[in-house]
Amino acid sequence: SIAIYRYHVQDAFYSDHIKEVTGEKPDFVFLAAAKVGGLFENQSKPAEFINVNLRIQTNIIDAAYRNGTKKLMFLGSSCIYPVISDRLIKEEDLLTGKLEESNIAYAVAKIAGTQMCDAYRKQYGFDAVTVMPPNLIGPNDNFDPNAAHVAQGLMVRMHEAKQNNDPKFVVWGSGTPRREYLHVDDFAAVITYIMENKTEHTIYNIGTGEDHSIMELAVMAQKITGYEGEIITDPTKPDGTPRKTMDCSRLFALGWKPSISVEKAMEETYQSFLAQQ
Ligand code: GFB
Repeated sequence: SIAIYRYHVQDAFYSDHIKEVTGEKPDFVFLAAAKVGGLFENQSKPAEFINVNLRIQTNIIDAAYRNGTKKLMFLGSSCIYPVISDRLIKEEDLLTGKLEESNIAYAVAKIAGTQMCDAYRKQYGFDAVTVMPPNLIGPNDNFDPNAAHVAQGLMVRMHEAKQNNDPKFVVWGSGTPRREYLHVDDFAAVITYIMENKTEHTIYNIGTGEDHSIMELAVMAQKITGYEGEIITDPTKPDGTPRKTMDCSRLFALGWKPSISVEKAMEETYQSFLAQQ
């Protein structure tokens, strides 16, 4: 059986055994449960990010091993690599440099998860792999402007600016940082592929290897929302890491390539937001 664990946080807190909580003994576990959020949410709730994520992953990785799961996939994130903005980030760059301050609590928790997977493989031979997604985008995301990631945050706020006929729209920060995006459907397809196939590495960057500036995303959002005012920036707000685009050669060597463009992903995200209004 294949189980995608999007545990409610409380279940993950106290679930000593997967079987007790779900009555299942899954062969394959996609550990997607986590407390996640954009830069501003990370800055305002570091204690929750480190506490909740450490508890979820520690419980689930150990319980999956003890319940005979054949293979577990742990989701890391491109934002847990050291700050490297002058080249594409490789998997071997993990733990080799200074972390981005704006989400260090989350990054340390997620790095612990990657290391727990490696340790269980070394000591127990447990087939636990880590994937490192970039910023994901697609329908049914978190559209709370204070907690959302940038693509979703820009769209919600620009939609409101259009509704209110605001003459100006403020992009937080300088607008210059660059972000790599992957559509959630592309992501779901490739993690299933990795889960189903014998893979030689224990960590894979799962991205596109391409990026866009925050300002380019804002211009895409303007086209999609039909907002007609002026776009300005607010450099008093934090930029976060300048760039965190990944080298996905390992992934591409498996013969997989993303198929959904950022523009299409942004359009779908906006339609999903409108459907929730
Ligand atoms: O997606 P985001 O919040 O987080 O992007 P990260 C932050 C960048 O977008 C900063 C600018 O440069 C912000 O100043 N920005 C502009 C905005 N307007 C907005 C807006 O309306 N909302 C938001 N949120 N940002 C995240 C990590 O980093 O990457 C997470 O914090 C996670 O833990 C995720 O790993 C993948 O991309 O900087």
